[in-house]
Amino acid sequence: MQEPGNHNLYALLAAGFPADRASCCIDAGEGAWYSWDDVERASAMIANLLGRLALPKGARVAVQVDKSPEAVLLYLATLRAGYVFLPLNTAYQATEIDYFVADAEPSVVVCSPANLRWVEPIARRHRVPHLFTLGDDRRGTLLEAAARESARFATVRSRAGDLACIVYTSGTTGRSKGAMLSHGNIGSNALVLHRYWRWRAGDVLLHMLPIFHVHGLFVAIHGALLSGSRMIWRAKFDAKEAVRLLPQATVFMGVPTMYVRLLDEPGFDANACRNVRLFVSGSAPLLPDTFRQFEARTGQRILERYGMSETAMLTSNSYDGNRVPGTVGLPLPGVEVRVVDESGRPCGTGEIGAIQVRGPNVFRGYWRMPQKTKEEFTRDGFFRTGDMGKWDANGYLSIVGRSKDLIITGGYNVYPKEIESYLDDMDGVVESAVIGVPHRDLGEAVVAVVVVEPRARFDERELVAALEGRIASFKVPRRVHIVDELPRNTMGKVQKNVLRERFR
Ligand code: MCA
Ligand code: AMP
Repeated sequence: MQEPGNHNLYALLAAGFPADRASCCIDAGEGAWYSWDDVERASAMIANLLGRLALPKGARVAVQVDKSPEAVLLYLATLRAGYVFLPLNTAYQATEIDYFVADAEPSVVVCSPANLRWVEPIARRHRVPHLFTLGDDRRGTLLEAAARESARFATVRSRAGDLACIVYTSGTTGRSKGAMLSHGNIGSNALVLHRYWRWRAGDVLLHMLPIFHVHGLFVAIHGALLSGSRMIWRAKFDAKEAVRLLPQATVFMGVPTMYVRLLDEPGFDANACRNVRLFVSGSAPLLPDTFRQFEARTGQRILERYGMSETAMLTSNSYDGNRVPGTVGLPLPGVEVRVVDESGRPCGTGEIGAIQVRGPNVFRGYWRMPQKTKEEFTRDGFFRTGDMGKWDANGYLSIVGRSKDLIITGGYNVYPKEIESYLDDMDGVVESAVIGVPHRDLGEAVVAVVVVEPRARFDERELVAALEGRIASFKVPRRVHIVDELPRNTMGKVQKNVLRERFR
C-alpha cells in the first residue's frame, strides 16, 4: 500500500506491485529476467548510491544509455532518491549532448561505455561532478558502484509539485526546451490511463519502444507496473520479432510506423494477436487506412490516443465504446481540452481551431525559460499545444495540423528550424527550408530545400554527409533539393506549403 501523503511516483507505482514478488516483472529474453523483488532491491541499491553522492535538492540525473532493464532501474532509483530524471535520445550526437548538459547542469551523467570517449570531455567542460557508464550488457561503472550498496532504501517523501523528470522537446526556435514534469503530473496521468485502458493483473506488455520518451517510458511502463503486469522487453522494434512474441502478450503500444511494418509481415494475422486485448497507437497520426487494414487483417481496432511531452496523455479513443479512425478520441478524465479560434472563442463542431489543455497532468513549465513558459499558457491557465484540431458531433477530437513548424518522422519530432540553422551555417549555403513530405513507412520524411551560392558546387550527398554524425540520424534529411530560390509570400515568409507540394 502507498505510504499516505507521499506523492513520490515510485511509491505510487510500487503500490501496484503484485503480492508474489518472486514472479517476473521484466523478461528481457534469453533467460535474463527480473522479478519484482529484484526491481525493488536493485533500484534501492542505485538509489543508495545516488544518496551517497550527497547531491543538492532537485539535482538532475542525465541519462543517455541503450535500452535495458537496468536503465529502467536507474529511472526508478532516481525517483526513489528524489532527484530529477533526464532521459536523452540515444541518437543524439556530441553537439546535441553538449547543449543538454550545458542547459540542464546535471549533477550526474550516465552514458553508455561506448560513448564515454566523447561524453567525458563534455562532462568535464561543464564541470559535471559525477559521470558513470551503463551498458546494455550490465557492464559499466554505475552497477559496479551500486553493487556495494544496501538493497534496502526508504523511498524519499515527495510533494505532488516536486520535479520528477525533465523531458527535452525540440524548440520551434531551434533551441530545445526542457519540459519540467512533477511527480503529481506523471502520477495522475498514470492512474487515469491505468483505469481507462483497464490494466489488470495478468496483463503482459510487449515493450519494443525506446525509453527516452514519454511514450515508452511513462505510458507503457507505468501501466504495467501499476497493474503488477509482466513486460516482455526488447531493445528495439523489429516486426518479425514482434510477430513471434505477440501471442504471449495482451497489450502492445507503438508508433504508426510499427503498425505499418507489422502489416508488411506476411505472417501477421488474427492468430498472432489472439491474446492481445489492446493495441495502442500514438506520437504521430495513424492513417485511417492503416487502422482499417489492421482491422481487416486481425479483427482488432487499434486504440489511438494523443499526448505531448509537456502534458503526457490528453485524449484517447474509447476502450469499450467506439474507436474512430482519424480521430484521437475523447478527453481523458480530469483533462480539460478545448479548441478555440483566434479570438479565444470555443469552436463549434467541425470548426478548426487551436487545441489548448489544462489539468493535473500539464507540466510545470520549461526549465529556466520563464518567459517562454508564460507565452505558452493562456491567462486562465490553459497550455497552448501548437496542434490544430476539431470536434466531431460525438465529442471526438481530430488533429488536422499544427501551428508549430514540426515534422514527425517515425514518431520522432524534428524541428525544421534546427536543421535549417545547421544548413545555413555551412559555407556556400545561402538559405534553406526543411519540410516534411508524406512517407509510407515513417509517416513524414525530412527533406531539405537549399539555395547555394552561385559559385558553390554542392551536391545532395555532400550536404547530407556534412550533417551525418553531427546530428541525430533521424533528423538528417532523406533528400536534399538544390534550387535557385525559395518561394515567398508578400510578407517575405518562405511558403513551405508550396515546397511540400512540389517535393512530395
Ligand atoms: C530510425 N531512423 C529514422 C527513424 N528511426 N529516420 C527517420 N525517422 C525515424 N523515426 C533511421 C535510422 O537511424 C537508420 O539510419 C535508418 O533510419 C533506418 O532505420 P530502420 O532500421 O529502418 O529504423 P528503426 O531503427 O527500425 O527505427 C524505426 C522505429 C523507430 C522503430 C519506428 O524510429 C522508433 O522506435 N520510433 C519510436 C519513436 C518514439 O518512441 N516516439 C515517442 C515520442 P542509418 O541507416 O543512417 O543509421 S513521445 C511522444 O511523441 C508523445 C508524448 C506521444 O504522444 O507519445
Ligand atoms: P512530443 O512533444 O515529442 O511529445 O510530441 C508531441 C506531438 O506529437 C503533439 O503535439 C502532436 O503534434 C503529436 N502527436 C502525438 N500523438 C499524436 C496522434 N495520435 N496523432 C497526431 N499527432 C500526435
